[in-house]
Amino acid sequence: MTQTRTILHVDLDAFFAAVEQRDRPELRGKPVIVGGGGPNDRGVVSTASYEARAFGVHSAMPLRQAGRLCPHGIFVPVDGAKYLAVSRDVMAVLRRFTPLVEPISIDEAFLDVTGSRGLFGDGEAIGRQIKDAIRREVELTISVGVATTKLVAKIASDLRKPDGLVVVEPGTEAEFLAPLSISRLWGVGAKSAAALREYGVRTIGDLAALPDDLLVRRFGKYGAAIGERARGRDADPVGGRDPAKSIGHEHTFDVDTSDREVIERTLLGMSEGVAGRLRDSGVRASTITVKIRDTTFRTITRQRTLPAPTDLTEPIFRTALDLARPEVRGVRIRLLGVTASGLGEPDQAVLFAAEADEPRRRKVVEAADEVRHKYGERAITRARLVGSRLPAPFERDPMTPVDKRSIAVDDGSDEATPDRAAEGDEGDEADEADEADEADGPEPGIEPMD
Ligand code: DCP
Ligand code: MG
Repeated sequence: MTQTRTILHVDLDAFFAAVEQRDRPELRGKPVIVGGGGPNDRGVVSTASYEARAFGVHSAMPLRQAGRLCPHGIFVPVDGAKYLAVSRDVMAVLRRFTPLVEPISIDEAFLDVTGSRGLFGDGEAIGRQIKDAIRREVELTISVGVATTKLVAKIASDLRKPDGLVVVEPGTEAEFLAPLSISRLWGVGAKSAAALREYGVRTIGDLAALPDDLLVRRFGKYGAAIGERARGRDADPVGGRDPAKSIGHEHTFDVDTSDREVIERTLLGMSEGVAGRLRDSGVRASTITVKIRDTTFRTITRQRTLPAPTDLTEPIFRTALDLARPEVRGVRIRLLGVTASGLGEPDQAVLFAAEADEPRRRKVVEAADEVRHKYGERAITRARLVGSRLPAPFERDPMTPVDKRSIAVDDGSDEATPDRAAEGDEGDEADEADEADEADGPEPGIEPMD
């Protein structure tokens, strides 16, 4: 039998408003409305302090309406950068209790504390310690739900806001959910709720009582899933959904090339970028995929599993080169891509052992990361590809400000290529390329790769 999981859902109370009240004591105990430029603004309320909620003010309400409902409300503009910094402080506290933290928005996260119980006590005790730590160190209150599944923990954290702590004991999930409205169930929107009402379903308990075959007949796979959830069953692992499934770079050449040096150095630059992103995310990859599109738009991918997961340039580059070499011989190449997948957090024991083996190498890598963070992705690539006519590979990172990227020189006709190999290929990714603006200086000599 598998061990019963202990999962916490934590959510900050009136987050943006609470931060403002924390930083401006004169706002404490007052109806604070965060959003836009005040009660005459056309925008909507981001959030309101619980004092303002007593007047009926809530998130997404037009500011003007909030002004009418709560004429003495104190309107405060949104300070996103500040809230983001506070959010990071909170997540850092959570990570002290378990490495399995899955942030799902700026102010909420799931924690799997199953493995932390020996150290910190049961779920309830851990919930209390987290609440105390955040109150003491970040000066904010949170609400916590403790349960055996993510779904139940999330519903629980919302029940006694603000400053709540609701524990659902193992085995009582269905009973806990039964009286609650089906609108609280994940994946049940207004449309599904209306359809379910035709069957007399109003509460989660009503839904749980419907026979599975009826749910499947009426709603297909989705029906089976919500039926399971209504009965409190939900195997979704913490951290199992959100983190990137792969990290990849692609580069489209301005002019199709068969120059081996150019191809190799492009692979090197991309491998370097991928490795850096892996380290930034604190994960290692076990699989490397290269993507090669030739001048006729024929696209292939080649994939290989590494002997050990890595976040370092060298094994990624060596593998990418190995995979690409037989495919690029005598072919004019339009696009190259390197993707790392099979991502996982390194096992701490393995991590320490590996680091003991190669502390110097780590140091070099960390120094490189620092430069990269300070001066941007291109700094390191530039140093390595100094003076080359190669553009740095495009950083496929949604966090890269838009003005730093240039989108899709490719024209979409690529997608229609019949030869396009599906394996390891993300169908939804746009081909994006950096500008070829590194055309300064002479070609340096490069080390032969084989
Ligand atoms: N937010 C927003 N617009 C919305 C909803 C939320 O700008 N429509 C922002 C402001 C909130 C923050 O996200 O402070 C977190 O959202 P929550 O839904 O968790 O709301 P609060 O934390 O404000 O209140 P609660 O105590 O209900 O969690
Ligand atoms: Mg909140």
